[in-house]
Amino acid sequence: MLRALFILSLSLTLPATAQVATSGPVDIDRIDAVAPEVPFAEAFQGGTISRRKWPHQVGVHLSDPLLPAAATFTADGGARASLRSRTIPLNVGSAVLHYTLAAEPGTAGSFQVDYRDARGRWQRLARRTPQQAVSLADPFVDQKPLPLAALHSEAALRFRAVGLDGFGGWHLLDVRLETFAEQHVLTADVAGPDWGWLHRLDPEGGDWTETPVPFAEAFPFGQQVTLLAPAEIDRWQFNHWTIGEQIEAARYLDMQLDAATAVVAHYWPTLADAALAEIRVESNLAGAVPVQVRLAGGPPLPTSGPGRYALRAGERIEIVPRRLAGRYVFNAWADGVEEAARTVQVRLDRRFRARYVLLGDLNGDGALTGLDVDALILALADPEGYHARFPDLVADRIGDLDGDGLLTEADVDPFVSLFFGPE
Ligand SMILES: [Ca+2]
Ligand SMILES: [Ca+2]
Repeated sequence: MLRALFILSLSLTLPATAQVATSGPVDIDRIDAVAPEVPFAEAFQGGTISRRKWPHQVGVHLSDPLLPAAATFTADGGARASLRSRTIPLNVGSAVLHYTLAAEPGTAGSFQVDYRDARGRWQRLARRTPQQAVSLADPFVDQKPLPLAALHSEAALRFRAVGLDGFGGWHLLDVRLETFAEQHVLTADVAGPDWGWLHRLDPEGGDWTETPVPFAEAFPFGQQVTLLAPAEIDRWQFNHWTIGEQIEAARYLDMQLDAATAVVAHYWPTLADAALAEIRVESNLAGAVPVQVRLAGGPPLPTSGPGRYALRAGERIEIVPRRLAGRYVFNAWADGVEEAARTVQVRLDRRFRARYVLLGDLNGDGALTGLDVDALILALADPEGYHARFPDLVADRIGDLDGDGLLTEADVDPFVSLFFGPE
């Protein structure tokens, strides 16, 4: 997983007890920086904590050799002490602030962590009491995800001690901001051959690697991805790409991923296999075939005779029966497929036979009689019993007289009318 992780840390050796006031430069380290171009990394990179990086301070001692913390908030400046960062470009998917806090005995008031929203207003992220911050020997370690409102190009953080009364003070120890790049998933596949692969350009080394499809992978926002579809896979020839709804004819695909993306390389059979296949659709009814054939997602296909279609192998087609043909209703396909509309990929000559049944003929004997009333009662009261008795009949179609797709009690009145005529 390409999880871009940047950790900026401000660290200081913590003394064993508060009495031992050791100190030294406060190092700011960047750990595991995958992409150094992230602006936040530059904003805090290197050196000791400084007035340049934390330019706004009131009542705060930074890196004071006499104090055992990166920043100590005292009552020097009055009841409030605050420390504000410089502007941080935080154009990332998410960010988590980690900080460690301690309060000296006798500290009053509270400690607040604020972020600046995109309109420049300060918003509170966290508020801590001296009881929560415990002591320097046992400091309080907290982590807070930044809300989306905090993630913008002029982000800033502020730490504040509020309500100081001259005793005690707050110590801010470690501060680090962990950021995660936004990610998008790319899925890639081939259509035509049963299996396949794609060439991918390694953005680091500039080498091509063969990647089996289908594959799905998360990429950071803006990642450049280059794919090359092989000219041939087995006896299939490259024809075009689809990128979502778009069509691309070139075998090279160079994309900058700024959204979830699905790409498919479409292949046609090579000429030797490209002979026309004959697809025939029929029904058990005399006359015109009440079935439409069209290219998958496309227009109806021209026939080459009643119910006959000449198609290239590899083509994907949809076969859609009309629900009603005169007094007859579509029941199921003769090969046992119950779904009315079916999508198939043409490989060889094939024949599809739609079975129609007289509307209301729930026992399937070809006539409307009193036996159909018994079958109707069975179908309504015990659908599983009906299915066991008439496994080839779909009651929800044959008995669906109001056309809502289901056999329900609402179909009983129209059923009665079918037998005896409207009242
Ligand atoms: Ca019947
Ligand atoms: Ca119905």
